[in-house]
Amino acid sequence: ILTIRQQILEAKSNGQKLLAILLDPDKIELKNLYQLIDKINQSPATHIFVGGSIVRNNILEELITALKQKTNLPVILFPGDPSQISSKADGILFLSLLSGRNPDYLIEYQVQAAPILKKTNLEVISTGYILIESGNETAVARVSKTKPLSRENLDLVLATALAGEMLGNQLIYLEAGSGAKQPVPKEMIELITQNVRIPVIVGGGIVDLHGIQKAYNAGADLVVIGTAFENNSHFFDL
Ligand code: 1GP
Repeated sequence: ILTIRQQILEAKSNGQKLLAILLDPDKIELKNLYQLIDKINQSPATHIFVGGSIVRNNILEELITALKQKTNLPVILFPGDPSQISSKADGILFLSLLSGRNPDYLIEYQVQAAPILKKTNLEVISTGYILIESGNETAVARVSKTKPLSRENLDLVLATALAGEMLGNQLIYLEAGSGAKQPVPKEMIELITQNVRIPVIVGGGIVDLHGIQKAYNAGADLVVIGTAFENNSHFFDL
């Protein structure tokens, strides 16, 4: 049986593109949960990410339990901070916000999370998280108090991604931020995916199927859809 990471690597080497639906526990109503899960099961999603910049809502455990019961998709935590850990998920993106210079998001939260994770069976997937300017202030930028990297400075984004790979990151996540006005530019996805060997996740501000395809064509291995599916559970209907 393959780990989540091995599955992603295998998909990459077979040229199979992956799709994650991001569920923010703060924005989910439990009474609509089963309908939502039906929609996920009918969608082309290959992964479910769970998390948000700040989660006030205390439904994380309940949400993950329901997802594990009603879907076969891997459920992966995408946490904004160490309070968003649940041993009921399958894995966790162990993020370091490489684009920022706030030590809390570079290493402090990871130090806090590590002993908690050590007591779980979660698959820990080391992920270099790179926030890109999106034309608006996104929750990630606000909450992490970091400045996104310029859309124009391709060299800096590449250097950041390479540093992540050299530090041992197993994935790179190019993030425009949830609800981004502009998604990560195509040229940036091309440059990064051509120069790192590890799989590249792209998300933030992708609002239609064309946007998903565009990211895939540029080389993205996995695309994340949050807001668009949140606003319209028929998003993937043909
Ligand atoms: C956010 O990349 C994800 O972390 C998804 O963003 O909500 O804009 O789809 P959206």
